[in-house]
Amino acid sequence: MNKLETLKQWVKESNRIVFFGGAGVSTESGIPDFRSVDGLYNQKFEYPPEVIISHSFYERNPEYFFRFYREKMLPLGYEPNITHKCLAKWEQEGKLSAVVTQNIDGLHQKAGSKRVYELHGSVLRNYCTRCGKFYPAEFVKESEGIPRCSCGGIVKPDVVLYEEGLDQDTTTKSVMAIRQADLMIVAGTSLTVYPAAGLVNYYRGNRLVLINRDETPYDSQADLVFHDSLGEIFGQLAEI
Ligand code: CNA
Repeated sequence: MNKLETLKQWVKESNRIVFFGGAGVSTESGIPDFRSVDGLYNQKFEYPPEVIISHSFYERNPEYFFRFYREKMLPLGYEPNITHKCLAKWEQEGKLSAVVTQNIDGLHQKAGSKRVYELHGSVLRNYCTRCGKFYPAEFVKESEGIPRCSCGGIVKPDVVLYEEGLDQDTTTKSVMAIRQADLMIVAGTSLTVYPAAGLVNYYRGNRLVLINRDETPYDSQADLVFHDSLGEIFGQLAEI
């Protein structure tokens, strides 16, 4: 049996699939990732992106942070692709127990997925750092300079910056789902951002599938590896 047939078979036999994904899941919706050749890290800025989107930079230079954030990190108006849609369908059919994502774009929910653990938060949620009032992403997008609440506080996106910890509840739920998974599909992630990447190690089964255009440090741990585009693979899986 070829690799794709094996994967199809595993999907058919599973009812606790966990999908663990990253920026590569949304590139085919038009949102650039960080590390591909045409990704965010290969564009020119005065500072490297990991510096700008760190907590200390945000504290020191919020105006610059928000300029970068608005221009490069606030993906509004994009639509889910075949991968997001297929995962939502599997959840509905009772085959998939959770999507664990490093993405902040909300596209899994837009495709209909319900159990989505957003390790790095979401651009769709924004809160005043003083009074806690909620603001939609459009408010931040349309604001100028530093977005301010009516009370004067800064409106901060609910996105985990470098140097900030992950939400404990989200991490715990992700670990529980991964531990109980009968099939784990890791896809569209360079698996270089920690602690998120380390979650792969909680999987206990023998059906770990890795789908990523580029090689990752976890390739040798996987039971099946595809260095293909997600659209190609999920285009085939969606027909199951
Ligand atoms: P990354 O480090 O940019 O890696 C993405 C990986 O996806 C690369 O190894 C690519 O080879 C691979 N890839 C890209 N497109 C495809 C495709 N169509 N098919 C298969 N593989 C593909 O991104 P990670 O998610 O690993 O890094 C974690 C960061 C990136 C998280 O903190 C995210 O919040 C952040 N990010 C999120 C978004 C988003 O929400 N859409 C966009 C850009 C960055």
